[in-house]
Amino acid sequence: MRLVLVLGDQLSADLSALRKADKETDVVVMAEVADEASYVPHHPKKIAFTLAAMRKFAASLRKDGWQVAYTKLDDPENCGTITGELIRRAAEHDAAGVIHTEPGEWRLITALGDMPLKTHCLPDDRFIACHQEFDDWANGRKALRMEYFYRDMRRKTGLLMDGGSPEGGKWNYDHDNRKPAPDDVEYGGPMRFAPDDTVEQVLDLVQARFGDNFGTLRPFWFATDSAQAQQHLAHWIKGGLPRFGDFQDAMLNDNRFLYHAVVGLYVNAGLLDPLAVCRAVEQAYRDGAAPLNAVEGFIRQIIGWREYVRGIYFREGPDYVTRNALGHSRDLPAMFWGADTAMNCIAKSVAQTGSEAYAHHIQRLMVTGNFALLAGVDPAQVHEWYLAVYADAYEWVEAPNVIGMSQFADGGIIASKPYISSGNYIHKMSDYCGNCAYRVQDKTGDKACPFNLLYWHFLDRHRDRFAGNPRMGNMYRVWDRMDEDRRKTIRQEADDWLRRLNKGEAV
Ligand code: FAD
Ligand code: DLZ
Ligand code: SF4
Repeated sequence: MRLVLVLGDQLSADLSALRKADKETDVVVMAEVADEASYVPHHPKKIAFTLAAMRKFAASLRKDGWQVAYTKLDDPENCGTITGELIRRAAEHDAAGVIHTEPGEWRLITALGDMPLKTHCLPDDRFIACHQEFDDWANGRKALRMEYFYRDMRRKTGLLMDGGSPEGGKWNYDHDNRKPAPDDVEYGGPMRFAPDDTVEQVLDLVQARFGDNFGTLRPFWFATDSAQAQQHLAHWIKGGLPRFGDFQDAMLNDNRFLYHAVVGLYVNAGLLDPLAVCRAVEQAYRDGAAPLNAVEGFIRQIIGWREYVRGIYFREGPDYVTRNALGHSRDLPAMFWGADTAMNCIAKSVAQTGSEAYAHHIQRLMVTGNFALLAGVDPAQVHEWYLAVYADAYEWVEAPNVIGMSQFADGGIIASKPYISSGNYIHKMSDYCGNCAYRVQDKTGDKACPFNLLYWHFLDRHRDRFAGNPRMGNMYRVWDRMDEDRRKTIRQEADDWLRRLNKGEAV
């Protein structure tokens, strides 16, 4: 007999390791372990989601006839690591080896490879492109732009294709998806599930063990099995999808989800299949229930961005998370962990991250990510923060988004220019600035929005690297046209502000 490892983000009935195994003779191993629960200080909601979903998935496997050796976090014999648990179970069952699906993190891939047990690693074919396919696409290209990879994925899956051409005549409708924040949001947000007995037990355990981590555990409302996740998906397709495209980039003080799908955590954990989600969304378009800009925009995120960042993570190798092309070294400010700040956009994005283990893409990219980049925060610390605080965060997807897209720490593999903006962009796309102690219109002075100061500070200090970038020439021309006194004031005020930040003042 063999052991079949199922990790906390592999909760899919058709996982390659389960397909390969023999229900009659093999034993599934699932383990709640201290190592996985603490490699970063995960948000308590993320830990609770993972453990509750693992327990329910184990129950569904048993019901389906599998023998499951399940270790709970507080079992006295728990070794604390995935490999320790496998070794213990192998001795217990006299197993000949371990079958597993490739983990989504180099750390675990290495640990499993180094184990004194025979292992058989299978590809994770819940993804549309395998490693070889991504490499074949990437090899020999000067720039790895997502858009071209995405078109290949459209052709491969047939999603939104009209014969050999893209539906509606265009591949990408992003242009229609940049409307500023609406006054009213008609969709009430994700479906909320009352905790059942299994979830309640997990919540008590997590409160006792991880209650001091950043983030609030209750109220806990996530779906924790695939049936619930499907219910949520249907609810969003009906209520949220039709306007998802229009307001994809908008942000509001009093609405944390707008029209976003909030499916990342379910897809990444295995409760929803990414291709099936896209087919359901395409069907809504074919039925006339959602417009093309929304449907294409969503499908692009899943078969485009999601697949593309995974390709980059595995292509670039284990050292990707340590890259720091811009040499940034500032410590992550305490405001990221909820300390007071006068910056309303940061305070709101961090507060909702603490309460929901969720922020949507533009909050991650253009508020917290933009700020960390402009302020020159050490990308490794930024990476750890994002990996810890979001319920959908696993290294294969988080690291390329943070190290690459958001912090430009990979030197431009993912982004052709840094995602930076002054306060103006946040003002245009949100209602944050109206409630802020700073004034977004002020470029200098006591009340000047820090994004305005830091934007020029960033461009100025990285002039050697970026002045020659054709997409950034305009920015440097504006800077160069300012008179020298003004540039001096901006430099000085930005330096002062950063000094106060370093000292731990509530700036
Ligand atoms: P929606 O906005 O409704 O989008 C639908 C789905 O598309 C998402 O659920 C996700 O599966 C996929 N998707 C969208 N954008 C991306 C992207 N850039 N990369 C990969 N998949 C994408 N996504 C994660 O799944 N895990 C992370 O740890 C993560 N960290 C991020 C960190 C930063 C700095 C940034 C800028 C983005 C990050 N993203 C991450 C991508 C994106 O922000 C989230 O997928 C999205 O906010 C999840 O919410 P949603 O399900 O409501 O997404
Ligand atoms: C995120 C997570 C947590 C909090 N706990 C566990 C766990 O106890 N057992 C487990 O198998 N997986 C857990 N996970 C998910 C893993 O960290 C994830 O499988 C790896 O990071 C690879 O993506
Ligand atoms: Fe954020 Fe600046 Fe607007 Fe305040 S004024 S909310 S700091 S962008």
